[in-house]
Amino acid sequence: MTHTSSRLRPLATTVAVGLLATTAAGALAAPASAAPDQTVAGFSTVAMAIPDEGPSTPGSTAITIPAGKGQVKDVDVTLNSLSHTYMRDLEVTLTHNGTAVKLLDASGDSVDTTAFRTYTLDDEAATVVPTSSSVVTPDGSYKPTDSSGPEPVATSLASFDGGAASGTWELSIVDQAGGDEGSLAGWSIDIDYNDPTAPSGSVVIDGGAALTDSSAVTLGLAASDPDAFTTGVASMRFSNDGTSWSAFQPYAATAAWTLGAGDGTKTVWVQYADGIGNVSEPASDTIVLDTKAPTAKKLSPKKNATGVKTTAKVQFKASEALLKSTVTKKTVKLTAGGKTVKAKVTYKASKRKVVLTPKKDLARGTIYKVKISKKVTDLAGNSIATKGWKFTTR
Ligand SMILES: [Ca+2]
Ligand SMILES: [Ca+2]
Ligand SMILES: [Ca+2]
Ligand SMILES: [Ca+2]
Repeated sequence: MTHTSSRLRPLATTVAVGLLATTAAGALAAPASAAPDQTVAGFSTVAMAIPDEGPSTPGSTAITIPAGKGQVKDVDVTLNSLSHTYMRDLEVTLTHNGTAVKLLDASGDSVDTTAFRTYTLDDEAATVVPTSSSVVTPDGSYKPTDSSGPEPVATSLASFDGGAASGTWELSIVDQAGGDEGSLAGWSIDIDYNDPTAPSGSVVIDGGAALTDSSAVTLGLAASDPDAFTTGVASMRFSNDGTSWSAFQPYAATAAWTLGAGDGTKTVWVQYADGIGNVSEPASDTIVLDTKAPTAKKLSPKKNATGVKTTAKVQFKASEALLKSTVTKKTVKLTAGGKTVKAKVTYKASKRKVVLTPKKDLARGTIYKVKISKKVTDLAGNSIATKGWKFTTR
């Protein structure tokens, strides 16, 4: 069994709040389905030159959303500093994992201006992009708009909802008519995401040891967040009673922990949270905490006995089970006049009895000492408290 002297710092200082939803320390987390959406943003500052007709240079620019960003709930895209002398020439398309959505198609103004405009394409915007030959389409939020038909119609960024947020999002621009050109300075994407499933995991105390002699234990931790839209295992928290929890701390393979007070069977519970704040069912492990030293009882011959027979058995009973490997002729000795008497030492686990059998009868009228080393321990590793005793033969 491995122990560590390091202790957790005061729990309030180890909270990894940034990783989590609004879970108050010590309070039970909301059920998985209630984890609120989170938002991830990305941006591209690669300028796109738009020729008077044909695809832009480069033909597309990309934003990569890092792994572990779960499932798309909403996507908004902002075109930054778009300049074109006939905006309605443009077809702007967003593509991700094989799904393409038109953000603009023959939409916007046809005013001959080199002004820079910034538009956010958002399904929840109030209006589609207005088309006008006299008024420059003002900066603002619009529904993605296809005006190539008789009436402008919204296309839908919701086509991405339910898919993975992580990965490459590509914006492409095509100028669909000769004459007039422009540029785009860059674009950004805002993705609301969630994660439909809580993680699951396990805990092992002190490498699976049955017993420990110290309340300072090491927890071995393993968890996974296996659904297709994982946000990864982000954090964990512990409890000695399944009710009162430590603050969440970043997920790791091991953690130092202090068992609850008092000897006996101790249970430690763990919960894991994924990147969105979904919290696992509690997992637990148990270990027996034994901090009490064993003692030697039923000493035979009795302590300070006199007139002991030279054929007497020398033995004692341990107050609790001893670790058999610690009971040897090197750790339990019979001495007389400072010399060790040759003897066989046995430990009968079923009776917790240690027996010293001298090779020869004891000498008459001699003081004998039984010496018990601290290397004799109980099953948890606590050293025996009894140092030995003496007796005198007749
Ligand atoms: Ca053109
Ligand atoms: Ca939206
Ligand atoms: Ca999850
Ligand atoms: Ca003990």
